[in-house]
Amino acid sequence: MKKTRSHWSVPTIAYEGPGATNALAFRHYNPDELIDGKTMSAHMRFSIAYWHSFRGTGSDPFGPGTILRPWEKGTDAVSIAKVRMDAAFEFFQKIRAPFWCFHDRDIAPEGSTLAQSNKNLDAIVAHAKDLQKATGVKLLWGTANLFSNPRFMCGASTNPDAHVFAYAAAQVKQAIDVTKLLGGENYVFWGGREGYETLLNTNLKREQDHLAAFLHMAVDYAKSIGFKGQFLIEPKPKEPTKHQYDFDVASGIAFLRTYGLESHFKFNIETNHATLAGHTFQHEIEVAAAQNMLGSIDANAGDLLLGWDTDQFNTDVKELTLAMTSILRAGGLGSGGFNFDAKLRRPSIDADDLFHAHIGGMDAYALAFKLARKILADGKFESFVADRYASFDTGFGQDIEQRRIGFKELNKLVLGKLGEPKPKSGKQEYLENLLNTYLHD
Ligand code: XLS
Ligand code: NI
Ligand code: NI
Repeated sequence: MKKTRSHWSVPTIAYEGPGATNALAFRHYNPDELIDGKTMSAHMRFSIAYWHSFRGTGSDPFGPGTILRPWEKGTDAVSIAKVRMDAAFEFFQKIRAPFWCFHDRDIAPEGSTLAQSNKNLDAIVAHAKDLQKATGVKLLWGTANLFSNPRFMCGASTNPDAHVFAYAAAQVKQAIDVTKLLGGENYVFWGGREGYETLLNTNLKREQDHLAAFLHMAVDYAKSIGFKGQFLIEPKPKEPTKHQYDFDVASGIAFLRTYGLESHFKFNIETNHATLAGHTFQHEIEVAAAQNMLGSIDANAGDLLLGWDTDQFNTDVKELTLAMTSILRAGGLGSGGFNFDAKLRRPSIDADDLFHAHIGGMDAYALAFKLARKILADGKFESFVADRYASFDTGFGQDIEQRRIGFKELNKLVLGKLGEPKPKSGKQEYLENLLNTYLHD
């Protein structure tokens, strides 16, 4: 492969430690540092989201793009897509991210027919394969964009028109094919328009049945071609639709179990989607982990004063430390990773803003990872919680957990020797202060 010219004047980001004064350096993310025999790069599995970082222009419903990249010029869309991808892989390397993620339509232009779109995608995927080989950057997950094109305005697999369902199936078939070709470790389903605007025109039961049929077809197809990547559902309650069927992790679990899909899917949890659903990020992680269905993370943050998916870079060390504690306690993300599904603010138009954004996100996650490891190693919260439930470890408590006892026996116990339970403090303020000793001392 010929050496392409550099697209970024910013050099490769180095780790300079917590005392660094250089703003374009890592303070906490040291990709080569060995922790428990594994590099931090391998622990964190950071990934760059192609759609935001290389297709996002800063446009919003009130105005056009503000972020102009020098490679976005020319007339041939496929040639531009190749140069853009060169710039992207150079960025992945400079920011020290071992993974990337994409939607089919992010990387290659859509043609006037599906055959033309497939052809464009194949051409760009061949280029991506070369770049992956040359740089060592790997694919965390692939996905299909089933929400931008007007044909999907009433949904993809939940569209009332079977023709649109068929089109979406054909598109996902190709997206799984190319994800496999690029060695993708996961494949994501985010049902952006799999929901409704009004129940006046919607048969909710049929739409849910169709979504399940679609996912079963995807499972069957992946098996038929030997794609071994993990399938992930990415819940989101709303936006762009008023109501999305995979509202949150809990409703996603219920959906998967209802339709016999639970053994084939895990969850890709996005911070801002959790808060839109009225949950904390940590809550969604805990609900997935409780069912052994924690798959991957879309790392971003919302704005608590705004009710939409603002996709900001997350620098909230407290929120991330809580999340990391739950993730590590659950045994980590397996084939998943932390994908920066986050975008620059509209006025952040300089090239180095993309570096500052990712440095901030990576450093906050890396610091949270280190703090969470310390919290778990000290075990103070763990032993507090274990003590809190200790009455279920022996005697009638254990009989309850093991379902060896019923209402009659418990009634007899309470009327007899047990009597009135003694109140015990939940000690929330003590625990909040304890958490702060890790964050600030
Ligand atoms: C949108 C979603 C989307 C998915 C991939 O809110 O986060 O970007 O991650 O389709
Ligand atoms: Ni996402
Ligand atoms: Ni999102």
